[in-house]
Amino acid sequence: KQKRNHPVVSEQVSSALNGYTPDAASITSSIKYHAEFTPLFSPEKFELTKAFFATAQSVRDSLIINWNATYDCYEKLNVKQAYYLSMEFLQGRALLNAIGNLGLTGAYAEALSKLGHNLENVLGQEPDAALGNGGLGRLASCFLDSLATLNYPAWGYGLRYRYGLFKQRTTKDGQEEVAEDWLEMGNPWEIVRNDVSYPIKFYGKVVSGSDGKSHWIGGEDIKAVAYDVPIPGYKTKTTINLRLWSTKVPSGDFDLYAFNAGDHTKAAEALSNAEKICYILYPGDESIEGKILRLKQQYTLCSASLQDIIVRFERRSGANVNWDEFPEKVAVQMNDTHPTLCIPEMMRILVDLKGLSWKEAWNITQRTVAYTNHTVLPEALEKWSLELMQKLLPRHVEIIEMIDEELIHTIVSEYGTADPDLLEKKLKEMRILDNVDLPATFANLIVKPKESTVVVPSDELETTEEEVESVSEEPEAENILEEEKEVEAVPEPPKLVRMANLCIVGGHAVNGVAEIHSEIVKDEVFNEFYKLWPEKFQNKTNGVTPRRWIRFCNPDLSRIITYWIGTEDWVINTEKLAELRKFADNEDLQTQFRAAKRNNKMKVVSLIKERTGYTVSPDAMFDIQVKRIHEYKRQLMNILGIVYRYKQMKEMSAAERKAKFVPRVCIFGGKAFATYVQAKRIVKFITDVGATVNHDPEIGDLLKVVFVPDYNVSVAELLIPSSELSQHISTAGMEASGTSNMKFAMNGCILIGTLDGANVEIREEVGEDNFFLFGAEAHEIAGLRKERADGKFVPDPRFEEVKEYVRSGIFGPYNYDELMGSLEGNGGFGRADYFLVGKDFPSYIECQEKVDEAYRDQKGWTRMSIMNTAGSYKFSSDRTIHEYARDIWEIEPVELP
Ligand code: NBG
Repeated sequence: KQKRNHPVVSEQVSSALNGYTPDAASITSSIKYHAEFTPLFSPEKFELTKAFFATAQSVRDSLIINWNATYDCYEKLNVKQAYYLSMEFLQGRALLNAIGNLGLTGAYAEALSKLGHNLENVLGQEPDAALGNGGLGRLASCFLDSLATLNYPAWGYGLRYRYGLFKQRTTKDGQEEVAEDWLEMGNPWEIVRNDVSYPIKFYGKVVSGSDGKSHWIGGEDIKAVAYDVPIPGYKTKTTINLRLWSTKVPSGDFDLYAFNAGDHTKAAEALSNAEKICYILYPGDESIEGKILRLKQQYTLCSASLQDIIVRFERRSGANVNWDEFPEKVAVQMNDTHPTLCIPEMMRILVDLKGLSWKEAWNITQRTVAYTNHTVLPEALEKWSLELMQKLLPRHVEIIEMIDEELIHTIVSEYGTADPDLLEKKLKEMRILDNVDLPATFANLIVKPKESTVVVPSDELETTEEEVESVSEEPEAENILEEEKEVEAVPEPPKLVRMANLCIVGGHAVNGVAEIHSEIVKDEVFNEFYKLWPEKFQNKTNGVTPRRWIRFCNPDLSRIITYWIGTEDWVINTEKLAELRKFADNEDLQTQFRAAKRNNKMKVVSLIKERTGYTVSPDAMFDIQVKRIHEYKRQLMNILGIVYRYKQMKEMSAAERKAKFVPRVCIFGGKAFATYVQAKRIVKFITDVGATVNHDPEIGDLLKVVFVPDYNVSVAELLIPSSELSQHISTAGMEASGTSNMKFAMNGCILIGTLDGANVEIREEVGEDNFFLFGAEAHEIAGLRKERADGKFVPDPRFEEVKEYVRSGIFGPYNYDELMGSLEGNGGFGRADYFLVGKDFPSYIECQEKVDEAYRDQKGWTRMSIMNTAGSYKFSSDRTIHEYARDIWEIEPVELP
């Protein structure tokens, strides 16, 4: 038998503790140690999966050392910390990022090769941490990276979903969803903190005690247990924490009697009730049960995180807790409205449990919390049924009613009672409770006959319920309004809690995520609030981390940048990227840029082959649109443009085709929310077009259409560096920011897009000549929709022609009437082309012709490409985080000793 050597793990750990960087030898011994003692796999073989887990464990050792040092430092200095609360963190893989940040990539590669493995293969073993859905979740993860890198004292709080959103497969019927079992093999990065758990309550009732206070009693109890994930900064010791809550049944709640009596199901009921809260992200909410589950998730996140924050504040305060200092130690950022319950929860804890007066507690709460808005789609702004909330969170509803009443006071004293119409309008727009009578004290203020209620506030919002269902930005948006549909007779409008209104009232800052979006927030969506409290409103243009999105995902480009700039500093000081501008025409740089691109394209050629079976040519232009599938993002316009191109090709001779068109591989990726029927039709359509075009021998490499299934962070890390053209073509005014646009630009990809979200600022930075612009502008949209509604819009013949072609059955037997009909005014399915695909189609395809022309001139194209990388520096999340830190959180960086 072979004798096993037991390596000493502490070699790596002790050198790290002593401030030395571990070398390949100590890393090798650490990996061997973990391979031996981490009880995951058979000790006999050191196969790839095991290599990944052992490597991750060894990296984790280094992270934990830094993480403890970071925590100790904040504890001792008692510095102000920011807490980022988010339902989503789209972390992706962690290994490459961690060793890259620690500066140990080379050492790990060497260590693994000594052990008979290749780093790249080991990296490929890691499943993506699937705790998000789209841009909102990925933004949260980029923010954590920047916070750690810039040494800001901050933490993330989220939920630890057992399964993420879902895994997407594409079949001949389109998208299929299966549970995403990302934790199947365990998660080497998390540290379960059985010592950190908090009780969470649902249901029950509120009673007033003899002490004059409100007591929330009875109901259902669960506990939230912390799972900590260390987040390392780049080239710094600072390692912050992402604390994810998992829900469990409180100890002692297992029904032993029932179990022994043979009723195993009953005995396990409490267990399953608790655990199901963290099964998946955005559980379907068409049923009442689904709505309850989502609200339970939101409350769990808020309650557990706040209890944790408050415990920390009290501990750090020592013997004399001064609550007034709380906002000087704590900043809470609510990522969209999902964590809104922070506001009433904080009030509950401070008033009911800590004995503060309402006034004191309100002042503290307002100074502590702030809200980021991520969408202007009215139907995506969360509104919860008051009745449901009352059942689940009775004390919180009392608190919300109090806040609503105070708001009414403020509105009445601001606008007076002289003009009842004005007052009514203000109240209708601003109150937190919608369709709820005024409290008794105000009942006689507006003496007017009661009119039937308008549920949706401004002109853009004039959507029918059907539209509300399918245009929702967020899965949960479909929720409460559904209820109205079921009732036949003229229904009482449902009483609702408007979460965004509560956020604006309860927080000290409200921000949008790109300049144009923040203007729309002020001028349209929350205009009444803006008029009342202009000082609360801000813009914080999104950003993405240049570590993951250039340095690690595109090593070839990174080397080139470092060479030409002369330093690797740009990874932190992204403004240095601008220096590339002066070399934009340099032939050597151009050659290197193209070579790097080609290398990245080769990787995608393999990915496409592996995932779809299609063979694509690396010599064709890679044209990519990857994002959640949504009508407002207009993947439909892209694919119709492709169909138009295909149709033209088919009508030409081979020679004409070649002369007119540049060969393209058109790549799509993204998930459609499981109940969003129209989005799923779009997926089906894209795959059908691919199946026809890709097998057409006449067309060959001139056009390929590929839908890459299960788009996620890791796929993005391959696709984005390979991309030459990328599409950001939303209906103007509807995309809050977009963040993949920033990643594409950083990687030297040229954008085709509308003046929407961050596109506007990207175009400003990279230069008009280096951006393909088309389409109607945000301020024209309302007018254009009206024109359509009035039947005055005359569609372009090319648009009519392309729809006709689709309907002719060329892409198979599927009935496309509903999809095409949605682009028409009165097809029975018609929503009168709410997203204005027909309006923008002509300018879109004409712009695409310009793209072909530009691509033929490879020098010119490469110049544009360099100008995009050079001009993208503003879009580093480091810049965004500095702005949040300065303007909203008021936190300072802390260098660890
Ligand atoms: C999304 C927007 C994007 C934006 C991200 C991050 C939601 C609710 N909103 O445009 O659609 O880039 O948020 O801010 O997911």
